[in-house]
Parts: sequence; structure tokens; C-alpha cells
Amino acid sequence: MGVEDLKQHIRTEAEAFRQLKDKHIKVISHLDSDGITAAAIITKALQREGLNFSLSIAKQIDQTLLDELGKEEYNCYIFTDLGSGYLSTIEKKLQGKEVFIIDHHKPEEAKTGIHHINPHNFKIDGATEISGAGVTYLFTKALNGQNKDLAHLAIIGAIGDIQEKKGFTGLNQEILDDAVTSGKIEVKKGLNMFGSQTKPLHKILEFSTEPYIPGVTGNEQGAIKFLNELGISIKDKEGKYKKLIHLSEEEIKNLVTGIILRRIGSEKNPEDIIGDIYLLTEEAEESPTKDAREFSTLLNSCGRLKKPSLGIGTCLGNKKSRQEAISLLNDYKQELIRSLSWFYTNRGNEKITEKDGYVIINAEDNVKDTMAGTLASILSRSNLYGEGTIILSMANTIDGNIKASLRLVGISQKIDLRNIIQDIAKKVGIEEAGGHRQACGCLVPQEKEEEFIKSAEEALKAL
Ligand SMILES: [Mn+2]
Repeated sequence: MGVEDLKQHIRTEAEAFRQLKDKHIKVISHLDSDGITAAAIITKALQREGLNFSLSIAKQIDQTLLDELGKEEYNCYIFTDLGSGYLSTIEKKLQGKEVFIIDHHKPEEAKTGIHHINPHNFKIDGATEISGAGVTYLFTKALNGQNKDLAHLAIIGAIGDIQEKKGFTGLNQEILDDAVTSGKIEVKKGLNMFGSQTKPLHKILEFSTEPYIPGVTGNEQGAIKFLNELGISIKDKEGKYKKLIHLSEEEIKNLVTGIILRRIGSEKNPEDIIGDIYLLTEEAEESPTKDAREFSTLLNSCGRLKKPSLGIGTCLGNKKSRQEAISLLNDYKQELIRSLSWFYTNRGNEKITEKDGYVIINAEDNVKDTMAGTLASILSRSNLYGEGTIILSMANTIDGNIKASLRLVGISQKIDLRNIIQDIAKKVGIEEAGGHRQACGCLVPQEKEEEFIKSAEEALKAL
């Protein structure tokens, strides 16, 4: 039980795959950044083997998807970054086909004839030590050593699944080493702030919630004043806004000291702001694809905006895909800014209920339904509300429903949001509600709006 056994198992499965004759392959991967990088890795690897295949990206596995897949005429199905939770259903629906599931989600406990690769089966934690893209990478590396040059994609995927926490652990660290030795990633120490390649410096500080900088976070004027005090001008000689990457070493030092001083007393480790930065050596400076964290965000937004193929193209170095993906991301940011500014201008009116312990945001048509969950997530990380506060956000969909999302401020072992959303939903006759412990939701028919809010208030008040 352990890394070596997992690797042995992967070699066996790669060999089994190689032995299959006359393969007609269908690949199904997950819609998020981890799934998109997994799809890019398997795509490149299959191309290298000279194999034809078709690819679908799915948000989740469900009956409809499996029914459709079952009708298709492929004889070999490869699931990446999804599938482990549905082993028995997949086997039933895809009877007589060769199925490979390459995933890191907690697997269903079932005996099947599926080729199943999952770190959990070897007592390796798939939530922290390796991502779906990581497992896919190991599989393709076992297939052909040349695929070692795809390790950086697995790192972007792992970052997308929030497996980077002050560095990587376990297999992720091994994969990072591969990415560094193949010259694709450079690891540097730097200020742990999102957007250093692409955003003006004062904006990065203004939007910095991790670290939270008192008097600066959430306050543009405060951010500008803070930089002035440190003797760092926000514009360069040509009058253009400076980015974090434009600062001299001296200026970085001053900035770090300034932030640490501001944070003294407000948090446990004021010096926590320095960390590892992962730069993609082949990407251009100042591009949203230079820093692996920004790259991962770009892929996530491609998925969320239902253009995963742009993300896959970007991973594989396709210039046109990259340009389109970047302009898509810019549109997405605009939409996000619109949603946030609606929220801030409407705090205090009847559409936003802020109580001790919970917040209900009923954005109706003012926020796109695809943004409702994101809005709640951002607010949950914003220091606006205390630890343990539950945020319910609601927005109308175009087909007469309301998309309701539940998020939690901070981390709690006691609170499982899935139970809460299911309670709220059941009371108004909605059966389907789900997600994760800390992020979940359901669809509510618009005629049940009032009833649903009442049920939510009752449930949230009682906590
Ligand atoms: Mn994943």
C-alpha cells in the first residue's frame, strides 16, 4: 500500500491499454481546471501513440450522460478526473466495453471489471497529494516516457483543485520535480499574491484577501496611499500602471516589510506572505498563462463559461485558443465586477439579508445564475463576514428557475452544508440538492421563491 504499489498498478494498466487491439476511444473528462488539464494530457499522449479518439467534457457523471455514452460505438472509454464514485453504474451502462477510470475522487466501494486507477485504493490521499491531472500524467508517463514533458499541466491541475498549500506534498511534489527537470516550470520565492503578472500593483493589494492587509484590502485609495508611504510609485516613467513583476528587489523588500508591519496583531503569522511562485518558462511575461495560479484560473473560467476546448487548446500551446480564452476571461471578469458592484450597492436593502450567522442574497436577474455561486464564494473569502457565517446566494435562470448556492465562511468540521441545503429544499418539495460539504446548491422553481427563502431563514436561524 503506497506510492510504489500505485505506480506498479499504473504500469500494469498502461500495459493493458497498450495491448488492446483496434481501439475506438472515447475520452470523458471533468469540466474544471483539473479536468481540463487531465484532458490535455491524455489528448497529447494519445496523439503521440497515433491513436484517434473523441473527447467530451462533463460537469458530472449522471444517468443521461451514461445512457448517451452507452449508445455510442466506441469500444474503449477513458474517464479522467471523474468516474470513481460511479464504478458500478458505469460498468452496468458500458457493458462489454473496455473502461479506464483515472481519477482521484473518493471511489465507490464496488468490485468491478473496470480498469480503475485511484490513489485512495493505495492509501494515498487524493484530496491533497495528487489531482486527477496528476494521476492521468502518471498513466501517460507509464505509456511513454516522452510524456514527462506534460508534468507542468498536472501541476496547473493540482493548483486548480487547491492542492498547493505552501508547497506541494506527496506525488504532487514528484510531479513538480518532473516539470522542473523537463524545464517547463521554474519555482521562485515571491509575494504570494494573485495576479502579479497581469494586474496593476495597487489593484492586487486592493483585492488581496489572502493576505488580508488592514486599511488596504478592499480600499483602492488605501492601497495607493500605502504604496506612496513605502516610496513605491504606482506608475512607471511612461505613466503606465506598474505590476508586481515590475518592482525592483529593493521595492519588493519594502513592500513585504510594509505588509508584515500592517498585519502585525491582525493574524497569527504576519510573515506568511512569502511563498513559492510557479512560472511557466515557455509562456510570455505578463500573460495570464505565465503564473500557474493564473493559468489555472483561466482554465476554470473556460470551463465555467462552457468553452473547455479553448482551455485544452491553451494547455497544448494553440495560439488561437489562448487568445480566445484570454478574451473570454476578460469578459468573465467584467461580469464578476458587475455582480460584485450590484452586491455592494444593494447591501442594506431587502434583497440582501445580513444576520448574525447567515446572509441571504436574492439577486433575481441582477446577477447571472452562472455567477451566483462564484459571488458567494468570493464573499465567503472576503473578511466581510465572521467565521462560520453561511452565505446563501440566489439568481434567476433563463428557464424559470432560481439557482441557489450555499457557501461557508472559513472551515468547519461540524458544519456540512449539504445537509443544510437538503433540509431547506425538502421543506419546499425539492428533492435534488447536492455538492460538497463547503459548496453546494439546488434549483428552485421561481414560483417557490418566497417559500424557499422562508424555509432557508428558518433553517439558518436555528443553527
Ligand atoms: Mn480533480
